[in-house]
Amino acid sequence: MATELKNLSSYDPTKVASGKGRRVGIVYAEWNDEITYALRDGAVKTLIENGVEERDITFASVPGSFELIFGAAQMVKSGNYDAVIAIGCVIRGDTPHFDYICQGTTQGLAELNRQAEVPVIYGLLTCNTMQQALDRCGGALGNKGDECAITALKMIQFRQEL
Ligand code: DLZ
Repeated sequence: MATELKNLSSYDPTKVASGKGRRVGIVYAEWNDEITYALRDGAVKTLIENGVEERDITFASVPGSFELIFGAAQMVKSGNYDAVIAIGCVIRGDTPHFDYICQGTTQGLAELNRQAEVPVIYGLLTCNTMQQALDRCGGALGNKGDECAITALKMIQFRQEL
């Protein structure tokens, strides 16, 4: 996850296999859409920069981060994608709801990732403040969407090499 030391957009392009011919599904949450749209757009831009064709990228939105589990599971089940990226942003409020959504979503995506035939990439920001989220969707710390795109390509390659 993000630290003050790591820019989420930095990667070594020589270590990323071309995404040509790869199909990627992106499911993103509508909650905190200022953030999730920027994450989604960062992921798309980085996938295209690394050879994935625009027509091979499919988006679907779900209401909130908790629904990413179902959305990503449906994308996996369709068999149409080499990897699925799940994008959401949870921002701490006044009640423990934050903790339940973060834990539930994380566990759901982790379980799906363990069972799925294709990699499911964890693009959930869990932030204490809106500023922390802004810093991670194209601000001071880069864009976690870029990181998700590169991770997806690396995991597709990983699976192919096994
Ligand atoms: C209810 C809720 C709250 C309080 N906060 C967020 C949030 O910060 N980010 C997010 O993606 N979703 C939030 N949600 C909505 C839940 O993820 C979910 O959509 C609802 O609980 C309905 O299942």
